[in-house]
Amino acid sequence: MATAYQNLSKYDFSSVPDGSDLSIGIVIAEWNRVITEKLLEGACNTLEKHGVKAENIFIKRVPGSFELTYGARRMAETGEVNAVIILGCVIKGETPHFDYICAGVTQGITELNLMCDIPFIFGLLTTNDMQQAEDRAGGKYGNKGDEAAVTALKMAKI
Ligand code: DLZ
Repeated sequence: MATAYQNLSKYDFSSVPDGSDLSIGIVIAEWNRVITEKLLEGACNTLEKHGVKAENIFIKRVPGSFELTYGARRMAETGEVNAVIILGCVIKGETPHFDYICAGVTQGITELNLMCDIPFIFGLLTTNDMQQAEDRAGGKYGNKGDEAAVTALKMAKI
């Protein structure tokens, strides 16, 4: 998670591999859409900045973060992508749903990474409130979507 010392959009451009030969899948949750669409924008911009062609970015929307791992698995099964970026935003509420959803998605992404031959990238914001999410979706701590895109490019070329 970003802090005052770590901006999600700041990185060494030269350390990121060229993506012109890559296809990248992005699975995005519709829940907290005002945030997740900003993550998507950041991820797409960063991928294209590093050479990924717009026609080689495949986007799939799912209702909420809990559905992200299923969407990511289906995306991987197409065999058309070299990495899958998973974007969502879970905001703490009055009930323990936050803990269950975060645990489910985190475990699911870990299992996908162990089971499949391509990398799945954790682009999930897990915040206490909407302000913390805004700060990390193009706000004062940068954009988690940028960070996820950089990670996808690095992992796809490992
Ligand atoms: C139900 C729910 C709640 C309360 N909060 C969030 C959230 O903050 N972020 C998110 O992405 N999804 C949330 N959801 C929806 C669940 O992820 C899931 O879509 C539903 O429980 C249906 O399975």
